[in-house]
Amino acid sequence: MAIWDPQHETIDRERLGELQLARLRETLARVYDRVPFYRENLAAAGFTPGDLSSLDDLARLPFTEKGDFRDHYPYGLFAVPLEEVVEIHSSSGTTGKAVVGGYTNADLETWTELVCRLAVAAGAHRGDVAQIAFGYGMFTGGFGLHYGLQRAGVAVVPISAGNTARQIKVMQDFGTTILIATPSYALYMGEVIQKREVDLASLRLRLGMFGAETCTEEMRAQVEARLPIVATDNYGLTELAGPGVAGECECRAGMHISEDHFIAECLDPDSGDRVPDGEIGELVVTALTRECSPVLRYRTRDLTTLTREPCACGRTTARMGKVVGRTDDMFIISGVNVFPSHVERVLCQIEGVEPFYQIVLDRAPSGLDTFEVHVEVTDTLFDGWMDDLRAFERRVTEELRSSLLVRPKVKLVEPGSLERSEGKARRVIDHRPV
Ligand code: DLL
Repeated sequence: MAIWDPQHETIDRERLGELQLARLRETLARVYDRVPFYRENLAAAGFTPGDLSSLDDLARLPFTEKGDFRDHYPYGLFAVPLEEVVEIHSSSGTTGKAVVGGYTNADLETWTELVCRLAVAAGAHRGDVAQIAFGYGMFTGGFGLHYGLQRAGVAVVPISAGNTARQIKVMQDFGTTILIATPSYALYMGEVIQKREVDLASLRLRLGMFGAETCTEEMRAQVEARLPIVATDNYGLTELAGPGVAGECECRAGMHISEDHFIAECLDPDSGDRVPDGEIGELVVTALTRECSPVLRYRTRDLTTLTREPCACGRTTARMGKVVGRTDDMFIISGVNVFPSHVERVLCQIEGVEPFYQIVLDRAPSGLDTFEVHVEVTDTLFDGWMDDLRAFERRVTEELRSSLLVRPKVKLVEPGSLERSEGKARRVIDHRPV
């Protein structure tokens, strides 16, 4: 198993701590001098850069939240003048102002290296042809993977997202070996490939580098059942440069965090206390090497676990588990907390259910919230007897109820009728008044 940067990816953990501390010191001085928002926040927390004596002091630093990016839209958190900025990305978000991140030349170099590490860790190498079906544009996925894969010596096909028929033709004609997409788009491509009866032997695909949205192990199995690939997961966010924060190696036992560039903490989202390794908490990340958009203790809202156990691949970096949900995508029905990923896990295990679903939330006139799950079923089931469908609906309801501990209203829908995703899937439609 190849390692792109053994010096940093297999670093001794004590030495890593020293490196992180030195870089944190530089970052603190930098944001204190250059970004009024951080200076004021640090002052309010009674902390000056000189107070940092060990990594334990991190817990004394103030958090940064998504709202802070929005409040300082577009350039208010930049730590360099625009003259030094060479690229700008943003994530649209569904509400409010976009989150904006800038890159200096040095930031682009770092980003390229970090994504390259993940590409090599996933098994990419010279001779591969990578079809990048992430959107190019303001979204960080397209360009981030583009730079990193090129650095790894891979031939990049910058097809961008959408036009699925063309994606498949290019896959065949160009001999694509690596597919880069959101898992939900990869699933859709797999569905189209099956429907069109594309001969899998005409494809050279072997690896999927996915990411940008939650994908349960059960959904990964569904994608792998439709495409001749091994699928790996990659994590990142615009606030921290985009992809390149963490990704799976060939062992697929958690996503390696590039800890020489990011300090990851896993905290109880309510108390802010650190949770022990292996327990679910909110991922909070400090970026240590970003020139333009440094960020202190960013509350990602992503819920996951951390482990610092060594990995069989030889890397010594901490790994994060699959993101089980976001603190803001959990909903509460009859007092029970529900994550969309939990619904997905249950549905993907029921034979007869297609891996396409949507959760619809609404409020009844009585004031109670309603919870519907729309689920596609296989053609054969849908074309069968009404009585069979009703019985199946009851079964799906019961499986969900017994696992979620709350009863949804399940609506079986025709195969192919739910919206397909070419980017991040919209799993929850929330009609509840705010
Ligand atoms: O999604 C960056 C990215 C691009 C990562 C390509 C990986 C591959 P944003 O659009 O800012 O950036 O969205 C960030 O997406 O806070 C998570 O909630 C979610 N997310 C990203 N990667 C994963 C993943 C990019 N592997 C937000 N699993 C994050 C689960 C993910 N959720």
